[in-house]
Amino acid sequence: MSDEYILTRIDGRVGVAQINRPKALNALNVDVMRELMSALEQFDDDEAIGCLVITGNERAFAAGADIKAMAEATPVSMLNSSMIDQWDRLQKITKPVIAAVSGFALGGGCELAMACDMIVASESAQFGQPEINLGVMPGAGGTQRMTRAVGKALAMEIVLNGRFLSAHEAQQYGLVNRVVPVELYLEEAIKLAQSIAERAPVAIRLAKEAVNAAFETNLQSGLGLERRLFYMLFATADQKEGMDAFINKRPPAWQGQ
Ligand code: DAK
Repeated sequence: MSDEYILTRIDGRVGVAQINRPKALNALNVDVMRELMSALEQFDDDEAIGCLVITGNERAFAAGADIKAMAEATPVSMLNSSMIDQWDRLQKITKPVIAAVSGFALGGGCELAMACDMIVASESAQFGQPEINLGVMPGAGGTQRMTRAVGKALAMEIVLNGRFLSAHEAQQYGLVNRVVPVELYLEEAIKLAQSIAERAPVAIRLAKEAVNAAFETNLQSGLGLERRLFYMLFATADQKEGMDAFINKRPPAWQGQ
């Protein structure tokens, strides 16, 4: 399942997709995004996989969308390009997706990381939305997800003034889950993914949906959705198994049913 720009591997119940365009600091062109999304969708369809990891390399997760490919674009060419469709595909992945970030996560690279469900960062990671230096602004969620994550004041500095966040700053402001030494970031992300992948799959899927809904809905609608999903889980074999295992003091054996 290895393509030109994306290397894939399966580690236990975790599917790992690595962006592999090192000479361009993993700049995201349409082909990179298309291959990445296809890899993620294949993992999502595979019952043996419970959690996904997207990573780059030590120097760059991704330094943004491909500036050279965008330089001559027009509004109509952007509208007609399939680039946007590729980004939309990520939102349809039902399993948890963890970004394992080292080095540059800039522009579209930062937006890609923020579109994942969690971020594990190496100490060398840098997050930023430097599009303003190119005479444009973020176009794949940077103004929205960054603002929700770090708040308006800091988001304004990042988006309007090209401020980068170090890994520790990103953690301090709630953008990333954990920061680890460079040599451990991928291992740590896979370990976290492995732990999630061992849990009841249907509950994981619905829980991800409910948390994400917190960013899309008002509180009452979110609470209503949460309750309906909670009730729905009582139709699963895994709910019976999980509660029986607790009562009988044994580990649960999930079926994903
Ligand atoms: N695009 C294309 N090539 C890139 C690139 C990028 N974003 N970033 C780096 N490269 C290339 C460089 O051109 C260079 O290639 P050669 O010259 O060797 O051929 C190579 O990677 C190494 O880069 P540098 O020589 O510049 O390395 P340095 O260590 O000196 O600097 C840097 C590293 C990350 C600070 C610097 O490369 C840099 O500033 N890169 C650009 C960062 C940036 O501005 N990113 C934002 C791009 S705009 C959308 C979806 C996505 C987007 C918008 C809309 N929709 C779905 C609507 C996203 C837009 C963006 O991301």
